[in-house]
Amino acid sequence: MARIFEEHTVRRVTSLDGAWRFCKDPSDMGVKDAWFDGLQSSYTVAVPSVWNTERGLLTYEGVAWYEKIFHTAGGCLRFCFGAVMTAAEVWLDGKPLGTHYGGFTQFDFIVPNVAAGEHRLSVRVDNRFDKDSIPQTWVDWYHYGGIVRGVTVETLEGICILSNRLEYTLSDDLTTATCTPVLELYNAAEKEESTALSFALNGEVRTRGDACVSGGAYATVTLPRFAVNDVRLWDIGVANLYSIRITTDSDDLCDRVGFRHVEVKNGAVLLNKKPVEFRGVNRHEEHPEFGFAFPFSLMKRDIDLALEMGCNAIRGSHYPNAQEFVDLLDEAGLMFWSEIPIWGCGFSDEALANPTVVSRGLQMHREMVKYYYNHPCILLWGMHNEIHTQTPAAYDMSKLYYEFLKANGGNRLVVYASCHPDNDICWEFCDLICLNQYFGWYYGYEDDAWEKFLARFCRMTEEKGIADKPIVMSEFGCAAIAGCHDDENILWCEENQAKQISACLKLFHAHPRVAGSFIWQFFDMRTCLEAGLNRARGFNNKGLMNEYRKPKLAYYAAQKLYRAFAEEHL
Ligand code: ADA
Repeated sequence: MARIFEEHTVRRVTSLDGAWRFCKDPSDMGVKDAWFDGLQSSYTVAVPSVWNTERGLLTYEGVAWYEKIFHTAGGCLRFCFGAVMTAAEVWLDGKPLGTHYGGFTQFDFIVPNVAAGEHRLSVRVDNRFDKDSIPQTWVDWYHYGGIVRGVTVETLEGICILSNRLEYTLSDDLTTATCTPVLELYNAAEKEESTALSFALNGEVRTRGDACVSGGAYATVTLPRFAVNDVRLWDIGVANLYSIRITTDSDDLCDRVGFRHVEVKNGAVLLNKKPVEFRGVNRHEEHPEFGFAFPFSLMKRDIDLALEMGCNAIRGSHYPNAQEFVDLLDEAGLMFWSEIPIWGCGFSDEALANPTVVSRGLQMHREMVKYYYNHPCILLWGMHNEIHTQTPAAYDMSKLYYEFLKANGGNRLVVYASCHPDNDICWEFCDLICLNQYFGWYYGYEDDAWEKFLARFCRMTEEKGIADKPIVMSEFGCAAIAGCHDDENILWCEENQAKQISACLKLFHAHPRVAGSFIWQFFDMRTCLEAGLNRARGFNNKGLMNEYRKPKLAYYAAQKLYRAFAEEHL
């Protein structure tokens, strides 16, 4: 399942989810021994899933092969993968289709002239990290591997629509949207073809065009501009969405969009010209029973839990989340921060300057923007998290990504999360200053540590001339083991966590420069084996709830405050 609505009513789409054959390849001999010609010894696993939930594979990091036998009526087929963790190489009937790098975005391969009958799709999956990988070896989440989101095969006929983005600007009074659809087309026929194109919003055709594309070629087409009057804006808790249907002579693509405007003005974040305060949480799309192959039913529950808590925003820490989750956010009217997995202290200075890493990161941004562009809930693009932003290599990387996202990312704010408040040199490449700080946990206990820190930091922003950028507390928190109760200040107990989160939320809410907070974190989650002693149970335990979504005291403490802030805002 990729979207929560039907994407095609004309194009034939068949799910390949379900039972696949699987074989691990610890010596990485599969390519040499031509495993793409058929797996000799294998057993059945579910797709999507992570292999770590298989008996005996919890800690397996390496290469594994997947194979699916399927039937088709033949023609030009497009194989679409929701996400493969982390590098994928794909063959059809033993012939290579291509590769993809990066575990959290979709990709596809088009194969013309596939004969009717039975075929074999083989996928080599590699979840190892190395000096060229994103993330790098040390990361504060679990190294899951596998085909973690759904797989489909589509039958393409004539000129087809592969993707679309609806670029728009809103009039100053926000009542009129001037819209320009941009379509990526592919001609599945052997010879050049022409087609009429139409673009409908809420069932009404708003613009038309035509295209002529050579056989087997791709084309990008921009349709004539049109205006939507009396726009019903998407807003927090107001899920005004417009359905999109694009047609060619032989194909269609359905999508959704919402119109809203976000900007920074006079030190505040304005959504639809009204100030917003982020009442957010950081959420890993992870569950110990499913890893990153996160079930739809639980996505729905996570959103309900966020709404019940009084949240208006979620940060998808630290990678693009599943499309269906982002669809649900659109429908819930929750703001979303979407980022790529360039994560933190695992990123050495060498990695930041490594051209392979830098270009892989740019490609991840490209894919995130391409596949998530139309979601109104995404107000923030996140470039990276806690890298060494005091270094020239991080400066160059930030400049590259910031310029790309500003030029191509639509009406959104571009941010990164910094843990180097005193000597960060990249502030010019963000629209909001996002700070990850852990007073009360890593940095020890001092009653007024947060107050002092904010006062010092705000002074520094004035000296540097960046005081017009709102500050967002993008991470703060402390760990508690669910069920561990004791006096207030005892480490790992629920009372301590609740007390500290409450104090932070009150302080940030009252602070004139702080535009909101994202608590670290919504749920406990399994973390990598190297994390060691600071990660009791092998989990990052800073969740407001445990990994099974059972609230700790801090959930109720945050709920009380977030709900009160929401009331105040009204
Ligand atoms: C960092 C990081 C998070 C998590 C957190 C923690 O801020 O961005 O992913 O590791 O620290 O719990 O220490």
